[in-house]
Amino acid sequence: MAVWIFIVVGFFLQPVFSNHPNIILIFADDLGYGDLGCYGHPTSLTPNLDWMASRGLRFKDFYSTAAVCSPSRASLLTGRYQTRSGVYPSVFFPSSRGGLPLSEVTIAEVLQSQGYETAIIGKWHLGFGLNGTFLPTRQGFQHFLGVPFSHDQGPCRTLTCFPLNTQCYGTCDIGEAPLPVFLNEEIIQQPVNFTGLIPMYLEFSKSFINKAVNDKKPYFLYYAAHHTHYPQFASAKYTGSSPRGRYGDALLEFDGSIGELLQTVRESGTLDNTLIFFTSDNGPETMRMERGGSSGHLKCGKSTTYEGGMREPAIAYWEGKIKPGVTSELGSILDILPTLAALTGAPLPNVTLDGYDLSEFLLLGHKSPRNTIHYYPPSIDPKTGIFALRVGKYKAHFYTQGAFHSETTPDPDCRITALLTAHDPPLLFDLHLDPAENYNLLNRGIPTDLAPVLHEILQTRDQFESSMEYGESQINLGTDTSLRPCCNPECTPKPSCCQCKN
Ligand code: CSN
Ligand code: MG
Repeated sequence: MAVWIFIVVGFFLQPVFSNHPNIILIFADDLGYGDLGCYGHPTSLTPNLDWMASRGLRFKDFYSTAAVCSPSRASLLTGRYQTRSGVYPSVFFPSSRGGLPLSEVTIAEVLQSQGYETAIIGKWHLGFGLNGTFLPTRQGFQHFLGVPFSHDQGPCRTLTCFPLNTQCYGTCDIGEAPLPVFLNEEIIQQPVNFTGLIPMYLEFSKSFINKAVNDKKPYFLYYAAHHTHYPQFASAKYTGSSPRGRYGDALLEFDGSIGELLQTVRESGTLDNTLIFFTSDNGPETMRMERGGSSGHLKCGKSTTYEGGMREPAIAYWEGKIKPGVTSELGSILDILPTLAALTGAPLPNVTLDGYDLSEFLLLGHKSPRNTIHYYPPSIDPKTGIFALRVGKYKAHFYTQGAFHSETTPDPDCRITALLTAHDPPLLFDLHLDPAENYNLLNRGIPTDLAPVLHEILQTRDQFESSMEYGESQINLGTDTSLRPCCNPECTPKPSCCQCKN
């Protein structure tokens, strides 16, 4: 009897969620809306992500803030538009002078203040700078294993991307230094060994998780996977295993690495105290044809402000806490920081934030507080501002532009030849009736029932633009080739001599 009272009282005293859950944030690279099995791809094999989707909440309307890498990573980690932090236009290069300003407060810093152990594995792409000024170790990450920028930002012609000496496909950036791999602030490989990279990432991730659990410390693991970025690569375990060829093999290894992370969490006995969130930085590089990703049903891909450039697959999984299902509620990478702050009781950074706290939506089934999505192009110009705006189910395009990254699709709007075009009145689409953005509702004037919709959209845009404060562009600070990471700083001729045996 006494025992039963104990159990019943104990049950009611349990908090709705643990105050310091472990957090694994998985950010895929150039992975499109249509690339996963659970998002309808006909030949992708993604058993672990599909499993996570079946046990978690799968988003149909989750967005990035940018259609390229660096700005979306800046938004994810700060909860702020890239305009504020100055991570625009385009992306960082190996010799960029700038980086994500150190004054920005990242998720890692927010969580470290709550006693979290923090690590980033994979791709950073928020700057390197003089003596590694902008490395993740300067932005709240206690551990870093990975690459400082994209893995095509160095020559790959002579590198092996798949076992049995299968050369990387394509040329990558031939004038740059060989791609370095960092452990914290030290180069441990240059050039990278692609076929051994993911096994190394996994070994590191597993020991990071196990050590934190053993030390009874909550942890934040940011797994910034870059497998699906061009050129694709994979280890022996996954090569030749997917019916989708080389892209499929890289995707399968990415999915397999998520499976291994899940297994590590499971074996450590902390599955019900671990939130795992997965999404992607931007749409697919369709210019790579069958070696690029797919935006599925959506229009165009990377570097465009059509849905295919910025709507992303996303899954929130927390065993026993987040009710499994599929949702059409809106979410953005901007919302991750405020949501994690709410879940861990961390104070919000004392700056303008653009994200919403989704914790009551995720845990209690409330509606998402988000009703708008702002679409910035890669080359942001304060004179034009956002290219498109979604309010509820309606999306208006004020400007459209095709892109090199979205080449080779049959739709001419996606291509580089589709020049920057202003639309006044905007193009207007109902994304519920027409998610592929085929039928402009204002094609023949403004129907009276849509006049109030248009009015609200224009008002929301004006309000947004007039309140936006642009940070100084960190990418326009330019480049200095002496800043390129080099494992052998005294060597000549640079940058090709930057090679070290490992
Ligand atoms: S990205 O891809 O870093 O994933 O966005 O690897 O826009 O000039 C984008 N770019 C190299 C890249 C260059 C990349 C660019
Ligand atoms: Mg990317």
